[in-house]
Amino acid sequence: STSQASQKIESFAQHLAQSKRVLALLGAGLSASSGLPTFRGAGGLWRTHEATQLATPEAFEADPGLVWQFYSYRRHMSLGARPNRAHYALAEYAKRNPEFITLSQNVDGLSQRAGHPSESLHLLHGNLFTVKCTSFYCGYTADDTTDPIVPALAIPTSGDDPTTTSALHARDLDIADAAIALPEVPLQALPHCPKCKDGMLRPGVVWFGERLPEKALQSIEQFVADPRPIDLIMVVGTSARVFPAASYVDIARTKGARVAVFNTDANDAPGSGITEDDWFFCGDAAQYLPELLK
Ligand code: BJW
Repeated sequence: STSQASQKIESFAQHLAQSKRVLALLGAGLSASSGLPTFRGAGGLWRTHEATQLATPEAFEADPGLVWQFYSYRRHMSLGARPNRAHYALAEYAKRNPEFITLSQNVDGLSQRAGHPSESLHLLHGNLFTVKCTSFYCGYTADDTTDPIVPALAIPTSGDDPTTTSALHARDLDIADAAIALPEVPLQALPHCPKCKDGMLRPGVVWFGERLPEKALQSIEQFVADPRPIDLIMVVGTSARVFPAASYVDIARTKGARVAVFNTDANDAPGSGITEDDWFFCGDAAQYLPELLK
């Protein structure tokens, strides 16, 4: 009922007002209302491929042209998208509370573009807009927001490019349409390392089986190791199925944190499930967060 809903909002607001040490775990659902597809569920298919099947070192090894086209499309979509009200609400809250840290699984750059302070934003799965040399001995890494990153990875469009019109529908792009053949991209036309002039570049994201960035892991460890309790963890738009990211919910719990989940799917409760003391705000994070973080 309406009064139950407002009671829930009220009890969360009260707890937030008393909270000092706060965590947020962010996932692809945060950017869903900016028009970016998620990984699992309806949005998780790119052409005939599961997004999670392409996000592996094995897929890149087997077909770097296919995987680069997937990431070129994701870079193009992300650059064309705008941060939504939830990105801004979290960024503003981060500026107000210096004891708030954000663990983002997102690689789309929207939190940064909403002005989220970089010192409290930890990118667990890297960033679409960094590149790394695949040559073991080279170590080259750089920021790169050019679109396309190389001419051969330009995003072909026949009709309206949704990123340049008001309606943003990822699957309207030809490159996302399995009925339209992907152009063959010769290996030598893929991005190569300007430093060693030998290795191929790869997106600076974390694929399955790869370690998360050491700096992010250390910051979280430090936050958790602090003897003071954690007051709250907000779990926003994530299916919480990917580790170690998902494990931070139960880690925060053991340090006393209450859990607030923001998800459109009532079944996507993180970790050990939802308790009486938790809040589950079932709906669009871009609707709820601006209201609750006011
Ligand atoms: C809305 C909404 C709206 C929609 N409002 N909500 C322990 C147990 C078992 C396995 C492992 C384990 N530890 C490690 C593993 C292996 C593996 C793993 O977790 N596998 C699981 C699948 C079981 N983990 C790893 O390999 C990690 N590395 C690692 O652990 O290294 C150490 C190690 C190495 C070797 C051996 C052992 C240990 C690395 C994980 C890297 C994940 N990478 C990806 C791709 C990044 C690059 C890219 O973007 O392409 O990260 S996979 C993909 O999933 C991406 C995401 O960040 C991540 C999480 O997805 P997310 O964000 O939750 O999205 P969805 O789509 O799943 O959910 C969206 C949610 O939003 C849904 O709930 C919707 O309902 C909701 N929603 N609209 C609010 N408007």
